[in-house]
Amino acid sequence: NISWFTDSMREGRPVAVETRHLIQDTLPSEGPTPTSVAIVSQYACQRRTTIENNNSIFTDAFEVLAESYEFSELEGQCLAFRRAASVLKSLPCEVRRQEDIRDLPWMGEHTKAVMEDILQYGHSFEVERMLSDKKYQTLKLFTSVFGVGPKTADKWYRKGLRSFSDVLTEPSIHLNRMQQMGFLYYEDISRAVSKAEARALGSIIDEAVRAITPDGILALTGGFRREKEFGHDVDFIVTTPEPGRENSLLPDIIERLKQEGILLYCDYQASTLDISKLPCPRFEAMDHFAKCFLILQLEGSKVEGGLSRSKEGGRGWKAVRVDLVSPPVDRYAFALLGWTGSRQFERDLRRFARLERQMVLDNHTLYDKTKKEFLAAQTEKDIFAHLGLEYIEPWQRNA
Ligand code: DCT
Ligand code: MG
Repeated sequence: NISWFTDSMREGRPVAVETRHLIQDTLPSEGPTPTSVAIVSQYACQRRTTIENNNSIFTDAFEVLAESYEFSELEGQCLAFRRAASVLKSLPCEVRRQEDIRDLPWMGEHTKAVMEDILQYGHSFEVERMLSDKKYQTLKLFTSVFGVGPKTADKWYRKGLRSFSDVLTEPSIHLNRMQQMGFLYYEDISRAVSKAEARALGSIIDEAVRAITPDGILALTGGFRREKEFGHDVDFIVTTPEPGRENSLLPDIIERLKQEGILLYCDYQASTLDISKLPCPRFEAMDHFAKCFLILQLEGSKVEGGLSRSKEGGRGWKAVRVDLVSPPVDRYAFALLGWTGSRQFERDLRRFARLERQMVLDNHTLYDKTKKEFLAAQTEKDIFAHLGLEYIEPWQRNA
């Protein structure tokens, strides 16, 4: 879904870069325990967030409300819940009392009220109401289709459509090819991709790259690079040390996948990168690198332990979403950092760069506005160093 990249941030002014937070053990039976003092930054890029989430009871609830605000295009409220969720995900233990969050950043009144309900009753009434709201349910269903973003989903809802069969039988609706594929492979694509499936796809892409150019560079990125167990797609960066050669790389890979008979869908977008126009004055919807959004046919026999899908319908393969991005090699580190995510981590890296360092960071470059110069980087570590940030490993970026 291309709208993943829509990043419309409404930003508050920075409070202090760091906020003191006291995490106390609340179990009375354990007697006096040492009080650990942790410092929780308002920036996700100054927090280490693994996939282990001790506060999913709160963050799942926040995500429902964030999503509903996203559907209503209330960006400020949406971001408020996403920020609060991101802070709670980084905590080393479960929040058990309202006092535990007292000194945390981004805990607004609404957020606190939702948490209060959960602490007191085990669930939030507002979230329950939202989950049973017909409009929310319908928009959630429609946006689960590849190629359908919140705008299209809302348009369909306003036409009175409530189900897939309503959409598919409505004569005034013309699905684009992406949406047609989204419906055709819905069963497969809406089911999460496993790590084993991602690994199998990595081998397939790697083989294609090797056959095209022996010095090709392939890197897993996105959620699987952050060591997530499941994802909605598999993201890769592919490039070559030979400048300019990256432009024909994706078309060559696509051709090979087609010849192998495993290319079910391909939306290829050539590079629109113009170095002289960087840095982009504001963060744009999507970066300018060549990229393709694919659906590949993954054979169960190629996956260690088989496909994650329970019923295969007897066909022995699964349709899987794969994204390939192809930056020039001198942009590799920026592209890798930008595509590794998480979304919240990326947002805060850019916000930190701008507000704390007077720099502009995007998927192509890092620009120092004070020195009026671009800062080159070979690796992600170089970029963190330019920003004066401690290095955060990919598996600690699940903000
Ligand atoms: N990205 C970003 N800003 C966005 C959307 C995406 O910076 N608004 C980056 C971060 C993740 C990366 O692009 C790949 O996007 P997705 O595949 O949507 O995210 P993911 O973290 O890989 O999640 P999933 O496991 O669901 O694929
Ligand atoms: Mg992904």
